Amino acid sequence: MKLHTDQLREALQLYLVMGSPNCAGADPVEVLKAAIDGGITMFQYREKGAGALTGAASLALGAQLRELCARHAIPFIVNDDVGMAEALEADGIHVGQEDTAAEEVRRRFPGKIVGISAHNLAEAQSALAAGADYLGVGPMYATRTKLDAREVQGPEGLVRMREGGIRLPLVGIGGIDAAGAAAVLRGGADGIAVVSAITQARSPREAAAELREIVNMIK
Ligand code: 3NM
Repeated sequence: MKLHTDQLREALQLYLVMGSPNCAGADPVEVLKAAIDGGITMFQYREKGAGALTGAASLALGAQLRELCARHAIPFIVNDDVGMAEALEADGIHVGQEDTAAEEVRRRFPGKIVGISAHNLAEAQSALAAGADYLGVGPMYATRTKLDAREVQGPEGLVRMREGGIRLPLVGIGGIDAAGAAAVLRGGADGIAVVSAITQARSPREAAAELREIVNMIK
């Protein structure tokens, strides 16, 4: 499923990013089910960090999550792993500045959604030139999920990109919870991407529903 820009802006509204290390022992399939019930609009399988599954086990979990997303018409994106995106027939792939060269990913997946992480206007411009469909901009706030995250730039980072002429769909990421979500959306993001605000919540369903309500209020 390759979305038009407006559809992509809508899909980015509440973007859950997750792998098994983010679920504190809970079953990622159950966490994703709850998050879908709560109203997430897009999902990224990011199997990274301490204790991450590899090889066949990672692929098997990805297949389950992919299937769940397909059943609920939630776009399914794979983080970084081009082979996995192909194997799972993902709707898209998200790459960082250090991951597989964006141009190569774009060439390889003409029909898929390509997301690229961008931390400043210069990176946003080069991601745009590489053919990104959307940009992930972060970290908005301090995060404990990504140990090698860059310096916190706050929602002002989004404002600078918009003022710099970036019209592409943008999603803010990094430390976003119910308290910080509105500022990110008002800063110019089409949506919020979260890991722990949903996966570490007592009720991932309620956490997703609360975030969705904030998005709906502003969008
Ligand atoms: N990328 P949480 S921050 C995956 O700044 C990721 O590019 C970031 O996790 C970036 O919502 C981040 O738990 C982690 O803070 C986001």
